[in-house]
Amino acid sequence: MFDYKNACFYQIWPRSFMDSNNDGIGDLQGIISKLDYLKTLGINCIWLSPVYDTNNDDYGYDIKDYYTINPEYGNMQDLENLIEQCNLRGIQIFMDLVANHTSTDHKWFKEALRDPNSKYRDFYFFKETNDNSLPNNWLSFFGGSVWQKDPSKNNSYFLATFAPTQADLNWDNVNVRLEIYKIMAFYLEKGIAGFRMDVINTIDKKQGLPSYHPELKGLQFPKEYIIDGAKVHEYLKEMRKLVLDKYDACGLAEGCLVSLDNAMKYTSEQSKELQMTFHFDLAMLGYGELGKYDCRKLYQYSIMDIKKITRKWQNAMIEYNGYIGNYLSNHDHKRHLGRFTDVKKYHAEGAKAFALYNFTLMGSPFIYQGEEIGMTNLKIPYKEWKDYEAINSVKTMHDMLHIPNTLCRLIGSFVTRDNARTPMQWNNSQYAGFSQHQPWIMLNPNYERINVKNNLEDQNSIFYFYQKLIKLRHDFPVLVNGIFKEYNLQHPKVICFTRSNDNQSLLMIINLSKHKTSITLEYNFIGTYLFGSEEIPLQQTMKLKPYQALIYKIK
Ligand code: TEU
Ligand code: CA
Repeated sequence: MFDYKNACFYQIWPRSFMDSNNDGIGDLQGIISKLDYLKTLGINCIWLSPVYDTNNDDYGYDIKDYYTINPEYGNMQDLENLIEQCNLRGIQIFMDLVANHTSTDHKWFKEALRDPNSKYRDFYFFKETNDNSLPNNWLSFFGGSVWQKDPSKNNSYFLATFAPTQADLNWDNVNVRLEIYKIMAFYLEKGIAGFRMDVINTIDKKQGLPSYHPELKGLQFPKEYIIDGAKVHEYLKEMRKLVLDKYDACGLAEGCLVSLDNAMKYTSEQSKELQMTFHFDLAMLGYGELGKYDCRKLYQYSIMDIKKITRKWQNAMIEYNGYIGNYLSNHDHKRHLGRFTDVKKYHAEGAKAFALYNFTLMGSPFIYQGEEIGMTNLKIPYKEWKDYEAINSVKTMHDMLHIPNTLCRLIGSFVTRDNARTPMQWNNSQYAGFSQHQPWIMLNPNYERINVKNNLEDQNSIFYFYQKLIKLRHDFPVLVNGIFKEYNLQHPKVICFTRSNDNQSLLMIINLSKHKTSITLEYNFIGTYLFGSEEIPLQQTMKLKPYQALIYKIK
């Protein structure tokens, strides 16, 4: 099996990574043309967001044919070429398994509509109501009801917990499960190392799909009814046995709003389910109960919140022997630069401090495309928005909460996933070297300053800092297998922890704030500087600059 614990991962969201045929849309040949760049960075595995045939209602997460490549991205030959070119460079691939739902243009769904007696009817959740009321009060992840009218029958609806054209699959139906396992085997046969599994912990919905707190007015997000359902463990054990173990392949759960105990159960060795999971605690920081469009927390959080989340998951891995992937950004959230850091005053310092934090934790580190060169968020005008989640969520906000549209859209532009989906910035030529054609989405004008070319020409760049961190993880096994132990838990700005195994200990001291500060270490460590933002000697009281991040080899 691929040594996922000893690997550094790189997430590619293909539509915005590299365009090889100048239609303004990223594609597989574009990725292939940049593999030497990724090799130079030193990553070991690519998580490739969906490349299957799609209507782009959710940019690939609405799949209409699992066995065909989105023609915008190329064809099956290109995918096989990508896998081969990656393997030649010692780079593995995790593909994105989207098994909670299919597009309503998938042939299974179309068959279910064409013939109510077909076996595909039970691939999905169809529910009839006698008085044209909705089957229940569930609120969708993307705003509005989860129920969409069944075009083939009056007073009949189908379940879509994300976009209206993403119909939820009924995992209770063994035929659904067997079809998914066939799809997995098809791609594993091509030599990929595993899958990142989209919202895999939402595949078991509460039996009978009952309303959630029916006593409450309006639509309600049915968290416990769709997140971490008990049967998820049963299905994952079956998937592990029938597919993953057959190919010695890895499973990485997205861990959508996953609870700690379920995350540990999904990934502990004794469970025999998956190898890794993400969690959402850091990604959801500052968001309200209902997610990124719920502004009731005013997107406020503290560094102490980051420290508490870190401590919770690091200690859980020690106690329950589970395993997580650590990420700062992905395609579902605005980039962490500018969200967690002061990107105006301390662009590079903030990038490096959070990178060193992410790369020295227990768990496999993930880089989201562009974070290694310090790409930032972009205020995108409403008319340029592309993301259905944003467009529909601000509409729901207006309709349900009667917040004025202008304010809803202001909030929307602050949190929209489009922030993280602007084209990769390769150089300062027109369209940032991403394409020679106007890209499908707005390009961040700061590409003239923030781009791969400039990073590669500056030895002190964010890119080379990431490259050194990746090398550090390979040169110091203690960063892979060392136990996490935290110090100075109450310090409001600095996170301080060691990673130790039988023959080595490293001490991390990271000022996660934009303020200078000092810290008197709880323990009088003796050690020598190893790596970080600036070489300063280890003392019991350390004066730290904004975002100063330091690693010491200690006795
Ligand atoms: O994401 C699930 C999910 O929870 C996000 O959609 C949501 O935007 C956010 O993270 C919670 O506020 C997965 C995919 O990563 C996402 O791109 C898809 O849109 C979604 O599932 C449906 O497939
Ligand atoms: Ca293209």
